[in-house]
Amino acid sequence: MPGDGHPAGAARVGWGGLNGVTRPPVKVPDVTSPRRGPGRTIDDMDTEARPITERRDSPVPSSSLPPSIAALSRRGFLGGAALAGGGLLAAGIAACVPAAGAPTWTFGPQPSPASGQAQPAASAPTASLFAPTSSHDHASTAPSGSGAPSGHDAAALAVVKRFLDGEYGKVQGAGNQPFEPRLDGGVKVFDFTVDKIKHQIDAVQPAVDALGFNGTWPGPRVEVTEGDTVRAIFKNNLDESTGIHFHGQRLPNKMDGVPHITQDPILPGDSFTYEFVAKSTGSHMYHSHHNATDQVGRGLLGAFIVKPKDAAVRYEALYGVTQDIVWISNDTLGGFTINGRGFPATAPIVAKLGDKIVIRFMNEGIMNHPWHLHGMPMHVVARDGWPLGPAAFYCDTLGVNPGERWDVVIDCDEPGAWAFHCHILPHAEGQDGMYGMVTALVVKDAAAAAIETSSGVTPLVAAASAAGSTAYTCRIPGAG
Ligand SMILES: [Cu+2]
Repeated sequence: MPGDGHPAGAARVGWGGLNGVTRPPVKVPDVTSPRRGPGRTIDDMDTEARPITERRDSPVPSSSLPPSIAALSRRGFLGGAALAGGGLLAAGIAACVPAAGAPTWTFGPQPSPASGQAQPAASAPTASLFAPTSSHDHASTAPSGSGAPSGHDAAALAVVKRFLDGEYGKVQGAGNQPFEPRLDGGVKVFDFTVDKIKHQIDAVQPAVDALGFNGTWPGPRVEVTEGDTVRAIFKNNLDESTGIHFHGQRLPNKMDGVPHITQDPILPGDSFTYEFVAKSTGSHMYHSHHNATDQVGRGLLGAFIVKPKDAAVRYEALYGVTQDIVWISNDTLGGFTINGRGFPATAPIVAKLGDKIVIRFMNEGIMNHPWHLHGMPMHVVARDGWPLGPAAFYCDTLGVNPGERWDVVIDCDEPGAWAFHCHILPHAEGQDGMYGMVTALVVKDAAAAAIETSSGVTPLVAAASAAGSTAYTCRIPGAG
């Protein structure tokens, strides 16, 4: 695409020749299955992976399935579901569960350079410190016939320990921070810069060459009130042109931010001012609308929230919400991310028992992401900023398509550390354990608070331990 604003040879994310320009390899996750070799059968895989007594009958005769589907539907799906779906934190930490055999397929990026090794940063507290009720020696309760510990177990445990240790708090440059406007008469003015940035997906991987608003990905969280006049000034510090769209807002056409349709591109060094009255309440976004696959994929995105003028219909009043959480997903540069971070650097949500919280899912990626919460249902109350009213519903898995925003209210009524992840499994877990779109909802009761205070462990470890789970105390059977 000529005139896309990229100088020749500029380092940036590639899109596989989409626009005919040679670029470095794109960091799109690899969803091939290199270890799922041709000609293997379910029986082969079962025999090598599990003792006969643990096999299950296939619901579909393997002979009727193509080898690749058969492999996934049997060993792959069952194994993956056990690990990424049912066997995450609250169920005892996936890494603690002796694998029935190493998964015989692999998906996705390999984010952990220390696969199969202990992470150097992990400094494990002693098991007795927060093991209030029971032994956490899984070796004594493990299913029989599990065999030798797998490389997956060790890698999965190592990455979970990074999460439990609070890696989310050790990575600099968090995005999505509140943005206080300056006032010009009655106008709320937001001064943005559009910049090249170095961005950390987690604490281990090298920083990626990303883009950011005001230096972060996501950009700052903009929150205004219905009826406010908003003036957003964007200074383009890139060496390519751009344009910014306020996604979901009812706007004057010339403020719609689509270069070559409603405005000229914002050239390098130039600024553009968007001014409008915030009319559309609820959860919205702002993002690049120019060379957008590339620019949004590299981080030019942020949350734009319009609170209803009538305080009686805000979430605090309607549902007693005490935490308002923005959750922007992306799936290009750096793999699968939540607010610009991949597991184990994703931030857990920490709530007190009885809290009501709202999560605003926003999908700025190019794929659907079905968000699945363990332990508690999600009350889905709004789509794209529009209250669902009597059509509000409950679910535990909510598909969020690109461009969509869904608001859910969660009644945090189950103590513990509950896995919260995208349920497209290759977006969440692979051969080296969990990665990408995984975090946890931590619900602290009084016992968890006491453990956290007395031992100094993270809320994750305290809540899991208080709930009788094995966070941080689990062992890999046979590994000593
Ligand atoms: Cu996903």
